[in-house]
Order: sequence, then C-alpha cells, then structure tokens
Amino acid sequence: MSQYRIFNHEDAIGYVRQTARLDPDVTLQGEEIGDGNLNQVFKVCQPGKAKGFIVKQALPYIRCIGESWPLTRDRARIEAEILLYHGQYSPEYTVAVLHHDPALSVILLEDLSDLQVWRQALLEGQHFADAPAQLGIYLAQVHVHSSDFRLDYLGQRTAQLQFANPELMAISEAVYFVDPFCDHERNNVAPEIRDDAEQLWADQALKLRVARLKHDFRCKGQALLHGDLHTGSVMVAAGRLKVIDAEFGGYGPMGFDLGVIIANLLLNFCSQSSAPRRLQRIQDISALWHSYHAQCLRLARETPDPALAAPEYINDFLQRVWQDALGYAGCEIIRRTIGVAHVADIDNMADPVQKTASQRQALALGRMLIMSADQLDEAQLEKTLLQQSTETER
Ligand code: SR1
Ligand code: MG
Repeated sequence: MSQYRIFNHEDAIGYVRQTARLDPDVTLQGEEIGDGNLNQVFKVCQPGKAKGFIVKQALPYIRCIGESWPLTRDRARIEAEILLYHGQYSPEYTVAVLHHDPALSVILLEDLSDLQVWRQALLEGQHFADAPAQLGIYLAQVHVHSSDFRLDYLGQRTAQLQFANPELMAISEAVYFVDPFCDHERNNVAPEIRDDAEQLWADQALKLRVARLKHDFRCKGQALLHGDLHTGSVMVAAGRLKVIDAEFGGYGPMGFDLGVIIANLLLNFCSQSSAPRRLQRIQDISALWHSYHAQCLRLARETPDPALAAPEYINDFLQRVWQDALGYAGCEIIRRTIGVAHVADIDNMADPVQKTASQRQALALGRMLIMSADQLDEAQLEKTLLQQSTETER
C-alpha cells in the first residue's frame, strides 16, 4: 500500500516507471509544469522526446492559497473516476487516465503536449474553428449518457452517490454564488471597479436570481458535470480537442457546464479590442450551442424511457438547459471579475484603462445574462452581443 507524500520530480519519475511498466534501463526526466490553482503537475519523459506522461497530484490544500485552505486529497480519486466515466462516452474528447493511485492522490494521464490550452491560444489570437462544435459534442455525450435519458432511477441515483463530490462542489457553491455577491474577504476587487461591485452587492433583484441558480446547482442533479469547464480545462490543436481537469465534477444542472464555457468565451470577448476576434467569440458560442443542441437531440431520442422520447419534450428540456446556461454564464463572468479566481484574458491586459473598461463590461454582461436568462434565445443573445461589440469599438 503506497503512503502519501508530496511528490518531487524524482517521485513522479518513480511512479511513472512503476505504473507505465517501462524498461528499467530507460532514462527518464521530470519537471513540474503545473500552473493551476489546486494541484501539482509533472511531465515525465525520455530526454529528447516531446511526449511522455503527465503525473497530477492533489495536495492536501489549495495550492494557490496555501495550507490555510485545506482540501481533501480524495479529489484525485474523484477526478480519475469522472474522467474514466466521461471517457467511456466521449473517448475522442476526454483526456485518457492511464492509472490512478488513491492513496498517493495521483493520476497518470496521457501527455497532451502536442495540444495547447485553449485560453492561451485565444490570448495569442489563434482561432480553432472546430473547437466549439467539438466541445458541444463532448458535453452532449457526457451529459445525456449520465442523465435520465439513459439511466433508470436506480442507475442514476447510484451514479449520483458514486460521484458525490461534496467538498469541491461546496467550494464552487461559495465561489460562484456567495462570495461575488457580497463584500467577502476572499474577493479580489480592483479599486477602479469597487463602485460597480458595490452596486451588484446591493442589487436585490439580481441576488434573488442568483439564489435560484445556487439552489439548482445543489438540487438539480441532471447529469455528471465536468464542473469547471473554463477555457483552461480544454486543450486544442488543429481538428483535435481534449477536456482535462474534472476535479470539480459531480451531478448538477447541465446548463452549468455550458454556462461556464460560454462565460469564458465572453470574458475573452470583453478583453478583445479587435472587432473580428469579438465576432469569432460570438460565432464560437453559436457553434457550441448548435452542436450541443443537435447532439443532445440525437442522443436523447434514443432514450429507453418512452416518456422522455418525444421531440417536444426534449426541445423544451433543452430550452431550459439554455436558460440555466445563461444564468450560470452570468455568475461565472461576475465571479471571474471580482471573486477569488480571475482569468488571464482580462487580468493580463496591459492597458489599465482598457482593462477597467473590460471589467465593467464583464460585470454588466454578467448581470444582464442572469436577469434576462429566460428571455434570450440563442439568436437574441447573438444580436445583443453584436450590438455590444459595435458599441465598445475601441
Ligand atoms: C479557490 S478555487 C478557485 C477556482 O480554481 C479552480 O480552477 C476552479 O475554477 C475554482 O473555482
Ligand atoms: Mg481546474
């Protein structure tokens, strides 16, 4: 039985040697490459070879905060199990788990060095035109297959218990729906937009909507979510896409995953001074939704439950998923602007005046999405964003 210890690169090499069953004579090198908020991540490979293995280890605390915020290491086991489950239904788009050791809180993952993080690609102005449609297929596959469209009552309740992730989902509940809507000490509010944040904190109509979204996040266990599907959890290359980092996953509303990724495309939209790039983000959102909708419709129709098979039922269901997605997108945009964890798209903007303008635009857009979620269909959202894009011409 392995004993938990915080890995250094030698430990990571030893773990790879043991679990990947490599020839003992093979020379391996390892380096820490993690830049995420929670874990440490090593790349282990043979010298001179571009591809090797990824070793991800959960620390007993949140890495970006430190030991003052302890966090269960069991998240590594939960993440491995979620990725394996999602990988059954979306093998093309889910990172492969090669091995995992619950005692060491370690996962061995395929090395995706030939892909790049989507957020970084967007920051560099690169456009991966296939990515939104691929992500729509991935989401539809993992959502429908873990939902009541595929599982009977016992099967879905069993899965809800197997993938229970209370500690990580409690963090999500706090950082999405609580902290950003009050003057919480964990928040990170730039002084220039303090007034805007205070207006949100005093906005009772907004808080009522957020309370509903929070309730649904906890109680509407529709499907096994990825749980943290921002553009940093998606790796892309020409014609290829892989989703990584599912440690915040668990059962929840389908619209949550969809909303988080839409929000991250919109955060990039808010950071852009280039009109063509803003237009690309609008088109990305449209392609994502159309792909998700079409694939859900196709997969859901094959349900063994005759009560759920009618196209009218499925279309109505997906319309409500869309409305949920807009609400969750609004929360993600707001929490990434004034909450504990921001995004590089806006935080790394060089011009302080433009950065403040982008933060303000993000807060207004986030609020609008939450307040208008039940009134905006996809075409209306596109029209609204196109108007905003023209008005914010810089
Ligand atoms: C305190 S944890 C903040 C965020 O980091 C992760 O990347 C998740 O997005 C989480 O919400
Ligand atoms: Mg993550």
